[in-house]
Amino acid sequence: MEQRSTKNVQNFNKPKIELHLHLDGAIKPETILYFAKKREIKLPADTAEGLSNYIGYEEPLDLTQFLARFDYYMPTIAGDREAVKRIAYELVEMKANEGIIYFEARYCPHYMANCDVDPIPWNQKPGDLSPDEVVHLVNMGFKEGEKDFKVKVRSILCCMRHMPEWSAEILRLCKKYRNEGVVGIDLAGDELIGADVHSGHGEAYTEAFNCGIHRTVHVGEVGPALLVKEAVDDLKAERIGHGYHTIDDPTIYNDLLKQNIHFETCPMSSYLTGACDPDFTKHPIIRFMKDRANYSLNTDDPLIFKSTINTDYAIASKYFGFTEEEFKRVNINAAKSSFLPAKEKEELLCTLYDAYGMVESTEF
Ligand code: PRH
Ligand code: ZN
Repeated sequence: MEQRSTKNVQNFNKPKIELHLHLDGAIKPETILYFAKKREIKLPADTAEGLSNYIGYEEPLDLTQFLARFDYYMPTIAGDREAVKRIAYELVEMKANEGIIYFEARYCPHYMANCDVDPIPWNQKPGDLSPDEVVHLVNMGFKEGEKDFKVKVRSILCCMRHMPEWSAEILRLCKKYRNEGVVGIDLAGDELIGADVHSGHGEAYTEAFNCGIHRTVHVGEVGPALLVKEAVDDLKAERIGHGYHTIDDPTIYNDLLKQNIHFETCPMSSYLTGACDPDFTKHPIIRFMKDRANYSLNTDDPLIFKSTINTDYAIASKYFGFTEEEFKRVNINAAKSSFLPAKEKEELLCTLYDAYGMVESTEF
């Protein structure tokens, strides 16, 4: 596949921001091997490279097949306190090495727990790690990582589309830990599961809106524009995870452009989940760029896509015709659309303006 040859191209060696990144999709293969050994879980590979090639892939699957990849390795992490904290800590190190200065990482606490969760995920035996403690452990890992690697980190808790029963608890955890790094709520998972993909999550989102918890929704990734409109109108989403299919409906698209809704785009992810035409020269991001839409570039699940942020930047450079100015603009938009409080957002923007040699905050 020709696209892979762009993997190591360096395009934009300046501070970057990432808003759409799954903690459980961004684990080091070495760490999975370590915990598999510790917990006596058999994996089909015993080297980091072998495991990376087992979990990751290079030709498009569909969203459902992609999501099944988490089954390959999550049993090694879920239910283990040391593992949960360590993957958070190591993600900060990984992102520091990619030149990311601020990121928001998301995950579903229930997927890493083995008690107070029904059903217990990944066929684990019942244990004593609850979703509540998972959030505490992740917060600790991020906090230590922030200190050691000088990266600012916040987290977003994911409701899962097929598990509306979990959403009230996820909202409760967003509120409980809002002063310890949790800044928003998300809805992730398989958009293809049914016609009414938002059902059962509305209450949690309404409550999030009412108490000032920020909101993003994975939608329009493979599903139609109408669902994106519903996420904004009904769930009060401020940001959209992916949202590529919004452009299929010009009325909805123009309306969202006017509302300055932020699209968290993920180029390599969109190729490998079959979300978009595999021909990158026809990618919706090109339209976003031409329309000067509010969007960012993100990795989504770098473990499974065998990628780094540079992979996505290289695609943008090679196939979307990104200029240095557009790379700066998407990062500034990411900072502006981050879920940080106003003062911290201002500080982050100042850091970017400084690093980009810009004096005027109104330059874009
Ligand atoms: N689209 C939808 N769901 C996704 C994506 C993709 O962007 N990447 C990860 N996920 C889901 C996985 O089931 C993961 O376990 C969960 O989000 C929480 O991180
Ligand atoms: Zn995602």
